[in-house]
Amino acid sequence: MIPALPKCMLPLTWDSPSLGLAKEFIEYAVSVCKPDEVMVFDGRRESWIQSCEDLVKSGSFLKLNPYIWPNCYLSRSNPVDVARSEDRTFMCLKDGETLYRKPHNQIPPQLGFKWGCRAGEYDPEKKRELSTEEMRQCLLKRFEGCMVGRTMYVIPFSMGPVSSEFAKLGIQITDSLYVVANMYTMTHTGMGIISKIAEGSPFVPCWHSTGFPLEAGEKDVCWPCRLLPSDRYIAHFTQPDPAHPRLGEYSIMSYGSGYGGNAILGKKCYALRIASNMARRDKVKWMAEHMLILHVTYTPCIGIDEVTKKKKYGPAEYFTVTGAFPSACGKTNLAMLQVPKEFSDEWKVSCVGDDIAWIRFDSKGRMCAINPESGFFGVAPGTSDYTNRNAMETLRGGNTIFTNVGVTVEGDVWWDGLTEDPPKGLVDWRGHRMQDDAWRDEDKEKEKMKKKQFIKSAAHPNSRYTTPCAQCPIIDPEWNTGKGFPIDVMLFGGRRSQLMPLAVRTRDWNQGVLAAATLRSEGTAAVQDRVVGTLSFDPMAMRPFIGYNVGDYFNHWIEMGKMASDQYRPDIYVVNWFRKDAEGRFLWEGFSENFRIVRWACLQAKERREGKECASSSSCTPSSSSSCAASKCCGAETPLGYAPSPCALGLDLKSEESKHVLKDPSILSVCECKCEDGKCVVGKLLDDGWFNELKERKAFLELLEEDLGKELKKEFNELVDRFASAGMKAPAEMKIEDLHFQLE
Ligand code: GTP
Ligand code: SPV
Ligand code: MN
Repeated sequence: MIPALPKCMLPLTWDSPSLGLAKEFIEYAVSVCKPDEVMVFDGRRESWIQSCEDLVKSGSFLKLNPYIWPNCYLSRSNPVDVARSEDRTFMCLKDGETLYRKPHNQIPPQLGFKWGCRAGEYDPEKKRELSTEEMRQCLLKRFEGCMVGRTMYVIPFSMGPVSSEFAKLGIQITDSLYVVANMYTMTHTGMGIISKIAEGSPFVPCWHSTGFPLEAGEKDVCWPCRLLPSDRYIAHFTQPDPAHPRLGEYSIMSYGSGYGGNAILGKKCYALRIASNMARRDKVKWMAEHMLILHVTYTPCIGIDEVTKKKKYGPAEYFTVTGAFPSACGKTNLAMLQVPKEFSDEWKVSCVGDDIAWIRFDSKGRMCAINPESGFFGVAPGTSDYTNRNAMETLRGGNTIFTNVGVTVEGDVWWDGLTEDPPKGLVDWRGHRMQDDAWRDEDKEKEKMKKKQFIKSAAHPNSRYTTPCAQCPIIDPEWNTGKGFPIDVMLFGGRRSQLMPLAVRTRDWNQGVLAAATLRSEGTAAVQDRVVGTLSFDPMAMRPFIGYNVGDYFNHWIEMGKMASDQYRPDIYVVNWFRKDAEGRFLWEGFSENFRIVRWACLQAKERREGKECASSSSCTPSSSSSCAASKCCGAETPLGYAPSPCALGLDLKSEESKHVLKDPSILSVCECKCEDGKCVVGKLLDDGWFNELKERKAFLELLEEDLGKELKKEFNELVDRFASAGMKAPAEMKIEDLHFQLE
């Protein structure tokens, strides 16, 4: 039975024609999910506060101390539901279309993943993955009666400011008030979206349920979810539902989890997986990428005014840098970067977005990015006033939901890295009171171990904060205007404790696309059940978010490069903040210091803009210890691309300060670099791991079989040849040529 009236804070009647197609979706969802009542979330701040207060009343939220954390709340998830369930994520495409041609169980295990996202669940009886319509039926069966005894919340939302031409609309139905509260911060919500839908704007129906109906009289739990991982489904459809074709091609059905990207459907599900599919399909091509967006202003000092004795500055120049790093690999931190003091006179940065970039061409052929989100869903551990003061200030602005962090009896929060020592009176993320000072020991070595253990159990490693972008002290004034920021530089980076150098600039677009396509990274806690530290391929940091065939996705990148104007095509860099020494210590200071790479890249973009050929400077090689004035030089050309010199990064390796930032200059390049006859000469390879690395990259690319275009195969062969010229040797049983792709 369909309830008579959806409740909401604005006049709206169930039969109102102003609901348009939204009505068809809500009625459909109600008839399947059978909630006791329906509420429309109207997107007002009062309604957000009301939702949070209701969550406090039901015991799902804890109100934090308002003197420290105004309007802030703590939520604790069920310990089995703490991160994205990548292996339960499905891209259900047109039948016959898959992300990889090989079924997931034939993907070689050494590639480090089995699922991009899978096309359908594997059915052991049928001995194949379910088809798209079988998956839809499977999901509809799960949703059948899933909201009995509960309220269905209806959230109209927009990804991108509603007024922007980039904006895309959705309606999420959910039985989780926690999800409502998060969607309010992370997306643009409000009744204006219903009006737009009524006027005919398309929207994506987004189904979400925790899969925990309540029998009459049954007491609710604080975090409803399905306990068995195999009971969770995060499914994406790109074909119309045959029963409701008017609702359009796209829909999302997420069942069984209440956490993050599994449940806040505007984010990874819509703004990446569905949007990337739309971006390739739409007549005017665009891209949806897993990228932060940083806006940089450079006002060069051009001398001293003779009269006032004050510095004179030239006109400001602007740059946009995007960065694609896998989950928990540094996007949010780079997006809120603090410029080191020594550069802050001439350089300023502002944050446009920290996770997702939608990229379209403007009339000049520039690739322009917007941030479709309106909040940050950031990793808490590691965030502090030392590492990321801007993030801390954002949180201190209030209106923040913390999930799975530790809390003190005073109602303050705590996680690994927030302060040097854990505070007294700590309650861990599962709600257990921790014994004060239990980590102290007279034996200092023992104390170190005990402290590490203690700290680790306070907050979950994937504990998060949900906080409004608008509160970030360095948010760009135009972040939310819908204006696209023309991209100058794209950074790609993974977590690689070995082999990969700190930074390289690739020579051109196709070389950069190959480098990004073969990005690898060590696993983090952001993914449920992933072994932390194991190496896995993560092309463009998008492996779990690509919404169509991966070979076609790479080809789309190549095509986008061709469409860009020569003058404005972004430079592509590969970076790695995470090289470690044998003892497991980071060799690069990271955080603020990453600005050195941003600056180096912007200065090269400036040269390109000015039509200057970026030449490597003789006195400026990656391993040279002398300082030089050539801060703009692009450095030596290694097989991977141009490596920065210390001075290009503003480092003087003789100074203690620089040694603190860069503990081992050999991470600057894959080769020894020398200066001979005033020319930069690249010497022998520093690591003999490259043959194996290239072999594994080839195995990954081979997965794509005939879907992989010839441009990338050709680029790959050239990469192999450059390494061979640098002295890369094949192991006894193999030849260099084994690494080559056959090109017709
Ligand atoms: P998602 O939100 O999951 O997509 O992660 P993210 O890419 O936004 O990563 P984030 O910036 O939240 O950083 C993840 C973890 O890496 C945090 O614990 C950070 O403290 C840490 N981190 C970020 N940048 C650096 C860096 O430059 N060096 C080191 N050593 N750690 C870093
Ligand atoms: C990520 O895992 O990349 C996140 C967190 O940003 S979640 O939104 O849960 O996907
Ligand atoms: Mn992040």
